[in-house]
Amino acid sequence: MRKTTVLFVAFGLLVAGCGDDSGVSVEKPWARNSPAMATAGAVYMDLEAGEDDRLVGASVDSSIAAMVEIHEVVMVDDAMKMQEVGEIALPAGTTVNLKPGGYHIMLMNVATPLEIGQKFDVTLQFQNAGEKVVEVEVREEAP
Ligand SMILES: [Cu+2]
Repeated sequence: MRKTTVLFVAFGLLVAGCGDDSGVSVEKPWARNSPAMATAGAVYMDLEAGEDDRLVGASVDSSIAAMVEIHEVVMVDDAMKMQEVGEIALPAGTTVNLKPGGYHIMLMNVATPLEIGQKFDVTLQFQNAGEKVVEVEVREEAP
């Protein structure tokens, strides 16, 4: 009994030790339907790069959405508008929030409206760290 416990702890440390080699940590990924557009959704998360990096692209399976863009919400004449940004800078050691009212990954031409509790993969492309696949859950609000 005692030996088994020790083994499990050792295994856990091993797994944790070689876990993430992409250089960018992703926390609290989630998604929701766009409040503004019926056929769109948005994906949010917190990103932190170990070394200077950039989020340069994102994609999802075509069964989720036909098109994916990186967007930012900006104020134009006191109105909130979205604009496409080619990339998001990730300075080393700084948490960059993708959140409602700010940066987000926009899902365009969503195949079917996102449902609360639904999960799907988003593939993120980083300039230096390469590709990273993240599972996101559709929620009412941030986790
Ligand atoms: Cu958008």
